Amino acid sequence: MNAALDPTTPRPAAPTTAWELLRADFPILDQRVHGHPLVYLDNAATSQKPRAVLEAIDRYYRSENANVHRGIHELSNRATAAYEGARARVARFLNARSAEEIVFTRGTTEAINLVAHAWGARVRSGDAILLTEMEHHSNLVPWQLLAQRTGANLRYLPVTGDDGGLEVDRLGQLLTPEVKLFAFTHISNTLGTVNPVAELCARARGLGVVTLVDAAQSAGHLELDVQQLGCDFLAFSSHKIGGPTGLGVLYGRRELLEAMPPWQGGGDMIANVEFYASRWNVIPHKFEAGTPHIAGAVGLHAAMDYLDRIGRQRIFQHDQELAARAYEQLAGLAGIRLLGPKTGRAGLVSFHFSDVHAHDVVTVADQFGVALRGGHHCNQPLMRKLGLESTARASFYFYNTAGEVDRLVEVLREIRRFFHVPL
Ligand code: C6P
Repeated sequence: MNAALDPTTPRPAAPTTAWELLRADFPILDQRVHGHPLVYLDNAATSQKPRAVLEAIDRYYRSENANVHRGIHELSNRATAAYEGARARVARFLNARSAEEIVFTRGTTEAINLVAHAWGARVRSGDAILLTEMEHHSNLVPWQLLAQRTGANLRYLPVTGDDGGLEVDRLGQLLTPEVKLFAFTHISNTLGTVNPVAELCARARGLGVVTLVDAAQSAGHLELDVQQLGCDFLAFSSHKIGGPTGLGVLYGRRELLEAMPPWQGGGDMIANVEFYASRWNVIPHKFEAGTPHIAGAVGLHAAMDYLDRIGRQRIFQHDQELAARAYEQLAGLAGIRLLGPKTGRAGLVSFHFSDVHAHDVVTVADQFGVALRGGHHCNQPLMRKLGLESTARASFYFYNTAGEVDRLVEVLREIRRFFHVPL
């Protein structure tokens, strides 16, 4: 066995870069998996959580826990301040005009479903929703359900086979007067493509088409300014940006949120309830029925503070450098097909070996302590268009290092030897 793959191999010596020093903030990274130092490269699925987030949640439950908006007692006031403070922090994180434009949801998926239901109430038979071929199922199936309910049609902006970009030239043909909404991802979780959001929003806005940006893969990696991007809706998940699971954000332009009906009924979303009719609360509460994920919002607040101390532009640059390093080295392996753009990609690399199934790659990599993801990545239509059923994917974050990229490549070489594939 290659010496570097031996489980008794010690961890690399003391950290040498500022990025490596940050790893000390992530207790989970300091462990062995199957005897090897953990190399966590599944950040597009979910990110790890810094100590600051874990401590904020712990502190909240130890000293502030109560229900929000309802109580008059001290703890309830503290919990409400923490929850609404997190909302204001999200507004700053996205440069929204006001905290009233920030709705808490369970995640990106629920945020998109909210729009498909509540904004979708105005959609009629014969209307069209424009998507792209690289959408995650979360930004595809809710629109299919809306189309089934209303008789609306779905259209797709194609992905080019070569570089994994969008065929933006086709927008002129596709954005006809029937199109009411254009929903697209900022960063593809399978290809690593970074879409030109401001340009796409401007094209749609010029024709009066509402836009929704799926920022699940970008919010924790890039500076996002919803006013500059010019989008009407934007969705992301806390758990992909260092925050806890079970919480997400929907940004919506005030005029649109105010005009939309609620999508779920219950406590907190009402102004007044009678036996046979009710009046709704103001935005954003109109869209938050029931007790929300208060501790989640507190954790997300801490995560946003943590990211902004590092700087999201610096994070993006670091992710891109790691992805470029991985892409370059993997391109040298025989029988490998790399998906997405050659340059300018986000911090992830998807690949397919002609002779080893992605699940086998991921299973064996795990035996070496390297956590990857294998499968269709909730992108089945895109995969099929590319003639694939699955790929293996390595996705990076700021706590990953060049040494970990090199180890990934080393482990992949070993896997190919294991399956008797020529290198
Ligand atoms: N992609 C991945 O491994 P939720 O599950 O609601 O937090 O996020 C859904 C989602 C929406 N859009 C994009 C572009 C995404 O990448 C994801 C989640 C994970 O790629 C899980 S499939």
